[in-house]
Amino acid sequence: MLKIVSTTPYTDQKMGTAGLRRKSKVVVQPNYVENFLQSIFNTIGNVKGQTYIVGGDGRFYNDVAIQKLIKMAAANGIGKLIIGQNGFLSTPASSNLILKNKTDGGFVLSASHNPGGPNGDFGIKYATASGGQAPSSVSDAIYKNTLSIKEYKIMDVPDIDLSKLGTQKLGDMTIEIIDPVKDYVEMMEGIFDFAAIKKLFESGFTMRYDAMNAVTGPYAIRIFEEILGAKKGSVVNFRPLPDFGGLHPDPNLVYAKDLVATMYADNAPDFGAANDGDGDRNMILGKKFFVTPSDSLAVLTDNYQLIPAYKNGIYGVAKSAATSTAVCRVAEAHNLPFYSVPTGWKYFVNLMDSKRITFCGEESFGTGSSHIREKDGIWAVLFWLNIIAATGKSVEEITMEHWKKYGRSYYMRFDFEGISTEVADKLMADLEQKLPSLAGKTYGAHTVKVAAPFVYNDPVDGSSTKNGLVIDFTQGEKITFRLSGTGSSGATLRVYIERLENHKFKEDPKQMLAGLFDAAMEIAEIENRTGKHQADVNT
Ligand code: VG1
Ligand code: CO
Repeated sequence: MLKIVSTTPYTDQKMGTAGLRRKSKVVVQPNYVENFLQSIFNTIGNVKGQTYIVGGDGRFYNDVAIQKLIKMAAANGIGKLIIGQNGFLSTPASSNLILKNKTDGGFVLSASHNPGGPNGDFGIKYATASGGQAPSSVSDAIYKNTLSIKEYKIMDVPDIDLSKLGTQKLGDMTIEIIDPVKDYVEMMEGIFDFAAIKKLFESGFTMRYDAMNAVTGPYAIRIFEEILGAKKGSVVNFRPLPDFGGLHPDPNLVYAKDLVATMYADNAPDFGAANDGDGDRNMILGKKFFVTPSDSLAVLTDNYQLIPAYKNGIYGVAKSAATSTAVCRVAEAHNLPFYSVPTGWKYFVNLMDSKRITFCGEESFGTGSSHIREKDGIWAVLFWLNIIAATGKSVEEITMEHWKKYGRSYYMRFDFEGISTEVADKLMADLEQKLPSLAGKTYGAHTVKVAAPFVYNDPVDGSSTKNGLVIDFTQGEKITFRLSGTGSSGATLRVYIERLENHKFKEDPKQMLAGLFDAAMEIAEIENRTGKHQADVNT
């Protein structure tokens, strides 16, 4: 039954910010998935007898890729796979299962917030025993292997039935099919005050949760409607679909537009939320009110004492460098250790493992804690519900009070998409050259204090990572430039802009940041080089 297939290397199987992500059209090529997976097994080395968690977000090609993965795992001598029923697992649920079962790692078949379908994207996230995605040292080694791989091993057997719960055998390998939701729900019940949130819904509190036709639907129905008693119909788009019903499962003001319309209508529910394709991102809305992810991290951190699992104290908090400084002021007020890391959740893992931090977040709608080693969309939603239940205040009241206490960091991210890689790389290289000369220069009302690349030295493993170029201004304003590492074609330039305001809280962010946006355009010569005079996506 064992087949050894000779194959040719692929030159494009480098993992980015979060795993491998490519156009579905590329991934469906013969041997593409096999090459990548065999390179992972080769890099791990001795996989004999090891155990892995396997699941995905249900997007196009999940069903095909998961069968390849199972047959290759068996052929490579892996001892056991624990697989979500029908191949479903959210990224946070998978991380939990890796830690809970102390497995050697796991695979989530997902391109996360990227669109799915034959014309969309497919991806593979590979996590180590830490529960978090492979660190760069590991993903670099895997990439090297993809460049020289000559053959892969696969079992020549019919497809495995993934619909039946329980245990079956494939050769010497055990396959256990589990309920993808159960363990995750138990973990959430152990963190939050479910009784208080239940009372909140009993009192008539209303919510709209948009699962974006992606993997969180079954989790959200179970938790919000069945257990916590949110009105039936509160969770919409709850059936995971291979093409996400044509939606772009990226929970932000641009792509979650139905939810935004609902939350800005006159009869809006009290609370609104959405998650992304694989369930690790979250967006939080109140009645006619949007909470930026940067503010959300700050608010959650400020309120940790309201949550049963955190009330006795948290270790510290971290953010990605591009995230606004809102949480820094909270860390200072609570005397909490604080870290700023490169973009990508894997950089938080060492800090969590070494008990330096409990909470962490990214501006890209990612928030989480050390309960797992991935960001966790439903966790963030439950955290907000728990705060609302404990304080009796609305999302807007909670956030306004927060700003009054700490000031408001007006913050936005501007994405310039579909730039050619050469143009984008040159733009960044030239900008980096020019950074030292910017100090002291004035752009409108803003004067540059210092400009430099962001460099992170990991306090645990000593590795050093350069990620993005940062311009700090004299009044605490900040512009960060970096290139996306999750795209599947061309380059995306991300420009992150923030400005602290201690008195005016109800201004339009875009207006507040207009001067800094113009400065960014001028400094990086964006229009000249890309032909774009505005960003494609503003969030
Ligand atoms: C983006 C975000 C980053 C996030 C990553 C993975 O990366 O900016 O903050 O960690 O996506 O998110 P990039 O390199 O495109 O900026 V997900 O939901 O894939 O796990
Ligand atoms: Co995601």
